[in-house]
Amino acid sequence: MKLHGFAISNYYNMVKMVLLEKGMAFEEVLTTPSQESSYLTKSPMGKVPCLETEQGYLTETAVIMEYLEDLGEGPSLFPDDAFQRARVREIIHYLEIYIELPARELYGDAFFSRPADEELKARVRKKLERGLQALEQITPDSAYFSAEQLSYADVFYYFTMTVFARMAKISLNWDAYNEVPKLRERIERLAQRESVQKIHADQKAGA
Ligand SMILES: N[C@@H](CCC(=O)N[C@@H](CS)C(=O)NCC(=O)O)C(=O)O
Repeated sequence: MKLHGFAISNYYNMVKMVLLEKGMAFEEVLTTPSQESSYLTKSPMGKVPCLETEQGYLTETAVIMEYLEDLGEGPSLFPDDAFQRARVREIIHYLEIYIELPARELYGDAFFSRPADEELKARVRKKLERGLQALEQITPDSAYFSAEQLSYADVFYYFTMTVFARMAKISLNWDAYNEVPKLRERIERLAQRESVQKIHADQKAGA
């Protein structure tokens, strides 16, 4: 399998973490998002990551994760219980729709010297506060979220929340690690995993 994308992409790193955690063989192909027709044949929205398999290309991180799970190699990152599995999927949806996507509206301001106005910043902060509140409501009863056994929710959480927190500090002067409940402890715990350390080492090596 070939994973297309680049080392600072949060979504790319989610899939990479799953492949590493499962001990699956894969090759990385350095690819940046593109609207070129040649890339759109692989990734119809022009985004990364995309996974090249013998049967064709797959896109959308949550879908790729489910595909890797269905291949059955390595440890499962889903609980056995149907309700808890649904909870993991619910957490992933909340993270993407209510946190990553609003936070992304300020990535230009935070990371790419494209200043945003105060009105946009206020709107994004409000959406994020709402998303974080909702996320917290669905997380405590999930045994498969930042608990002893790693789940897809943890993978999605780590790479959504670390980038969100960096953006929040720079663009919103918001110290998320000290203000968002449980954020620091969850991130510190996940950061100890070998897979995460390899991903950060690869980021540094490529920088
Ligand atoms: N929903 C997509 C989001 C992927 C995504 O937004 N990737 C970013 C890089 S981190 C990208 O390709 N951005 C370029 C674009 O949106 O055109 C997924 O789950 O994979």
